[in-house]
Amino acid sequence: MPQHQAMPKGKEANGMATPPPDQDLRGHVVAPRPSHTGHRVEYDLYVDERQVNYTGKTRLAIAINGQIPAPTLRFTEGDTAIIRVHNQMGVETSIHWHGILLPNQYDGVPYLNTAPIEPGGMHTFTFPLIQSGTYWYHSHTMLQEQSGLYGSIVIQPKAVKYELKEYVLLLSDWTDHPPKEVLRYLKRAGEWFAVQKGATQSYGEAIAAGYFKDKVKQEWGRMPAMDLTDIYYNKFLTNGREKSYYPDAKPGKSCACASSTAAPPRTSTCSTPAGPCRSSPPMASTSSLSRCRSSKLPRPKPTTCW
Ligand SMILES: [Cu+2]
Repeated sequence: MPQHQAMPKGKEANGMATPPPDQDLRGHVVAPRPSHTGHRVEYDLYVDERQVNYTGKTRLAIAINGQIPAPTLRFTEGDTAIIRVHNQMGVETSIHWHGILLPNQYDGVPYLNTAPIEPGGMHTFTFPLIQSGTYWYHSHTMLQEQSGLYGSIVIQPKAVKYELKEYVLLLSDWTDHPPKEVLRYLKRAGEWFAVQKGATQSYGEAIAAGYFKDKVKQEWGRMPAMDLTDIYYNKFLTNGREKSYYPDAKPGKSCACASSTAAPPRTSTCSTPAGPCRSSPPMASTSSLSRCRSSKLPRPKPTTCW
């Protein structure tokens, strides 16, 4: 009997109103094999299309178990993961377990090492967890990841027990443009996103700033003013919300923030009433662990983590 049932079809999953991410669905633990040290941790993930509204406009997105981001999957090093992915969409899908060391056939990249999950179909992934840390999982089919098909994976180390309260932060972005349209804009190398971001360049501006030579060089190399993948996003999200508050992170207490980035590299702003958010390793990687200490200050001071 699957533990996690999908929400009824047709019900709106408003991006702002999805269940709080800290109400994570804990996997169902079944009896381990006698020779095995860890547990068998099972999850049922139901992939479905949902309507979301992040900007005042209703758009179609992809959710797992009715939520964006998808549920955080929690394990302990040494466990065996048994994850059944049920595709309730009319198109094929896939799930790639990003950064997880596993047998090749469970990697989840369709047409490369795992078969795609057909519409209405189900695929069972079974793999041992031989590492610890914070990772993420996402669709590897078409542009489904941009539509919301991503979630966090947390693997607690077997030996070390964290005393700090841990928060899982999944950073992502949202555009109201259909992802296919975004790709079409990028391929055309148009300046529409640059116009939206106010990041276009002109010769006049370059000359006024003393960068005429650089501008000519850039044009000669057919290099646009922006990075090719730099898209105008309507929203930047943390755990599916524009702003996430953790009122139980009390002043004077330390906590651990395990963050994954389900988006192109960008700057994230961590505001604590606080102080510096120490990040190790830096947040440029897809996942990192930070230690944040909050203290009482007259005004909140934003801290930038890379
Ligand atoms: Cu990946």
